[in-house]
Amino acid sequence: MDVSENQPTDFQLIPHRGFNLISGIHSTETLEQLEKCEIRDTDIFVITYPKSGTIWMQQIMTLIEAKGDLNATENIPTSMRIPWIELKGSMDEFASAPSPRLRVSHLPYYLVPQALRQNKGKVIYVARNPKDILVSYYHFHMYAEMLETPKDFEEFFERFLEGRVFGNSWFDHIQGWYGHKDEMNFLYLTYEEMKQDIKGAVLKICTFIGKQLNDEQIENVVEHCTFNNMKKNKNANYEAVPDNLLNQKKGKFMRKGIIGDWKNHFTVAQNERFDKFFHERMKDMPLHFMWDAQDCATTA
Ligand code: PPS
Repeated sequence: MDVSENQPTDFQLIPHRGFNLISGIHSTETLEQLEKCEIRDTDIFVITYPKSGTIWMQQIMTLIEAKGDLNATENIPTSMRIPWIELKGSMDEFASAPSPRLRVSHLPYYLVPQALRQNKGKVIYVARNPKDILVSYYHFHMYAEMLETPKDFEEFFERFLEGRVFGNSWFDHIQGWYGHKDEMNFLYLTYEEMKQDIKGAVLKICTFIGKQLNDEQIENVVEHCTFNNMKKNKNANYEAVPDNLLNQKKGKFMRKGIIGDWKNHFTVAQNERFDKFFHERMKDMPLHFMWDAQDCATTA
């Protein structure tokens, strides 16, 4: 989620070309500039639907760039190391920023720089099983003051399925990006495969972006991006973000970091409804998700 040190006073979801922006945080002018901006071959965009493991990938990318040196992630806030492109004013420095430009976004494929779809730059898309996203996003809404606090889990469950959240429909997001992947230099990774084999994921990323790290550097990247280590990291927890955006008394950004937490939240009826909705919306997508850490072969 793109949170800044700006301190707007009211927050609303404002539709812009079929996508909800958060007033005071995003701006339509920025998005218009973004769409037409020039892309360099060295640019790398981390793309996620909210709560899919964005901060995790930001940490990994920073560490890879720094060849595993933890100092690179300690003193500079995550959003300065890998800035959000949809954030108001983000284009002010984009053209003059040094290469490689690492950026992050929750935007749908049709709002990002058009040049990405002409094989310029690189896209790393991180997907997560949407039941766990729903749960993670529910908890995030309970402490993120710029998002409408859910009445209860049931109400948020419906809001998520209908896409009445920042990020809109998870189904549209993944279908849009995955459906256009062949027009881009595109790496698709899942949160669950990163949980299962983080070293394998780091090696895939290095190959994709053309980085050569030695064994020790790779081990350091892996070590510094574990959930337990990131949980202790103030940047990963957005601790410097003011309370009117993230109220640290109400929650923690690095919450559980597991596969299958939805089982602690969904009722049987909700699970059946979700599965039906998922099958209807995803029937034409060749994607499988891991829903439970204990059963890697399980797919909805
Ligand atoms: S946001 O607000 O969209 O930027 O959130 P995002 O960073 O995409 O997702 C936050 C969830 O990712 C979990 N996370 C991790 N899980 C495992 N390992 C590591 N290293 C890790 N880093 C972040 C984080 O705990 C949130 O998930 P939940 O399920 O809420 O714990």
